[in-house]
Amino acid sequence: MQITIVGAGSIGLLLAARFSLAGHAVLLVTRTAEQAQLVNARGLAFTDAGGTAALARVRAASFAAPGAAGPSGPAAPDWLFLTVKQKDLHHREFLAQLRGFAGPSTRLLCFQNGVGHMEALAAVFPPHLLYAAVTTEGARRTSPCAVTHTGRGLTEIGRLDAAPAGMPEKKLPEAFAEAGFTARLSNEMVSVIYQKLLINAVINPLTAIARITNGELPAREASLSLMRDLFEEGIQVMSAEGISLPAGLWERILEVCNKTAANRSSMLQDLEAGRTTEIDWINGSLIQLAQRHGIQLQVHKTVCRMVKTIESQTSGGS
Ligand code: KPL
Repeated sequence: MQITIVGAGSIGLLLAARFSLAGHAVLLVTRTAEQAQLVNARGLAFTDAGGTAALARVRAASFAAPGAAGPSGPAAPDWLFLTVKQKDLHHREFLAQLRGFAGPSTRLLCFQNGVGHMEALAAVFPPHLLYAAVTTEGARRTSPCAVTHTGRGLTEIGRLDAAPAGMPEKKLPEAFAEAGFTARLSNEMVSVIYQKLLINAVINPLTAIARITNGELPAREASLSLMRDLFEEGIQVMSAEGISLPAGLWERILEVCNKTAANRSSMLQDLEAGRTTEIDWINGSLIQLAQRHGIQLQVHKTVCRMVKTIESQTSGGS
């Protein structure tokens, strides 16, 4: 398969390395020209959870120069994996540039945390080419051209309109398995997206505030009880919204912590790198939903304020 991956953070680099090592033609689209140059010159250094290292030869181009990979460049990809942050998708300029990396029948697989991204993309791409992916894989970008697979998870893939699976996406779980991931198709992506929203809203701010790994979070009594508070407030909003959630979601959150025990959540990685976090798109989205139903989310509001305070001390704003 020809795969273009737009976004070279932890998950983007992880997908680029593993799909390239599995023999797919991967183009990685980076934010900066410097990162593209590094990846082209040195390759992508990949380390799996057991510490085994491999070098993936990945072609890279910078987002700043889409003409290099756009319609006049190499053949259009079969799939475009979109791994940029949710906030990037709410800029018209970015969406217009993104079009330059897709051909008329390129399918987009969108890996964003939070909610609202699929709607933003549907304004620009035909809905039948849009797929959501929700992943609980843990990854750490250790340099602009190096990534470690820190924890195994599950990737769920599907369309939001629950249309019957077509041939292109039927082949995806197998391609993911060959690349070393566990993936499955789902026709309940709205619920899956909200489950992931809750997982991130419980794990990410607390790991970011306490600066601890996902595994340390439930191991401490005080943080475990805060996790439970965030979870219960979140469940209240989702049931007011009429989102159907499976039984055992609390246990699933504990399982994600366990399976990605060595991982530093994406929010903690953002804070440590001085980047703006996704708190507004994660806990902030829940707070907005709650307002529609007159529900107060005191614990979510408190963690938002705390993360934003830390962010204002460390962020360079990117
Ligand atoms: O999605 C994640 C994140 O860090 O954003 C989890 C699943 C919590 C893994 O760290």
